[in-house]
Amino acid sequence: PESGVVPAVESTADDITAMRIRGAAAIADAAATALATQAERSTADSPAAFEQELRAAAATLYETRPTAVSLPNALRYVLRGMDGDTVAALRSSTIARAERFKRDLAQAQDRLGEIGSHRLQDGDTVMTHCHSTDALACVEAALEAGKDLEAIVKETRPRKQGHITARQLREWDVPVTLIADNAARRYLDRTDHVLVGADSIAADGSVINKIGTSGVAVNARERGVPVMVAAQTIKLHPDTMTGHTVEIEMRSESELLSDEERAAIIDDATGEVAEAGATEDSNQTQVTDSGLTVENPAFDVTPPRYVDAIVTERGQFPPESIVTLMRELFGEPTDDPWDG
Ligand code: RUB
Repeated sequence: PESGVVPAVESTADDITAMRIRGAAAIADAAATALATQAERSTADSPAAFEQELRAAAATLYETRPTAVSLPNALRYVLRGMDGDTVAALRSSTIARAERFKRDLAQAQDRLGEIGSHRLQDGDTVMTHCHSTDALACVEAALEAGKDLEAIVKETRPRKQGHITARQLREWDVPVTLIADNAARRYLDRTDHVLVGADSIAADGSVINKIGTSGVAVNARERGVPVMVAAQTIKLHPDTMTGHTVEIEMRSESELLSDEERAAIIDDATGEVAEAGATEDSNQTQVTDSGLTVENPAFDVTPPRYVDAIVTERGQFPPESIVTLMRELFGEPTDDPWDG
């Protein structure tokens, strides 16, 4: 294509959109890899053309999913490391920066896991929601420290990422009880910690994570069960310092309802179903004259008062004081380098 974006970047973007690559940390890692690949394979013949290509690649990756801030944070970090007067220098500085990003990301997760593991006592039961590698890092470090843990794993509709969590925990030999999301409040009686990850953390300490997180957090507060959020600083959302809100991704209604199921709900389904399915942008809520609307938000916002601790690689914070860490890390807000 004219933009010079290499096919590997397009295919990473497709994988993120289709959730073959998912979870905020994995998305950030894949985005950095894709920018390094762009740098490596670029055929740009001038420094300006090279920089333009890298910005176009970043824009392609940025457009995939809106909620996990680790994605723009990763892109920004790599592009800011692009440095040099020749294509060769730009190429090598960009690749080195991407590699450093990936190394730091893995290290931060290990460090966060160690810190988070201190909250977990021998014999504790954790309740999980969705699949978070940051949250699992806390479990892994606790296991490595010789603690025995059990897990109650919420299935996490509609895409059942709880199954990924269950598989990982069973690999580590942790006894797992898999439950429907609806059963969570009942099982809080047997839970010592609700342990979740985050896609974004806002400046006021709100936690944006997989839809259903806020419900379990509110119920946990009512039952006196502490809620622990495991989130590397890459999950901190700089724009929220200046009053921006975090966009919540709306996903396709097909994740909730098949065509047959839709037909079973709507008596007079003939014709209308086909039309509804043919809507151009499948990520938009579809209102048909059937009167049936399906909405499928992928994330929700848990207010800070329902969160006991945000565990980062820089230590654990009460949600209300996360903004001090954000100021330290991000300083003054600036424009995104791919905005031209
Ligand atoms: C994943 C999700 C995870 C966070 C944190 O949502 O909500 O809890 O991304 O994950 P989806 P990690 O499946 O829609 O991407 O700790 O691995 O970054």
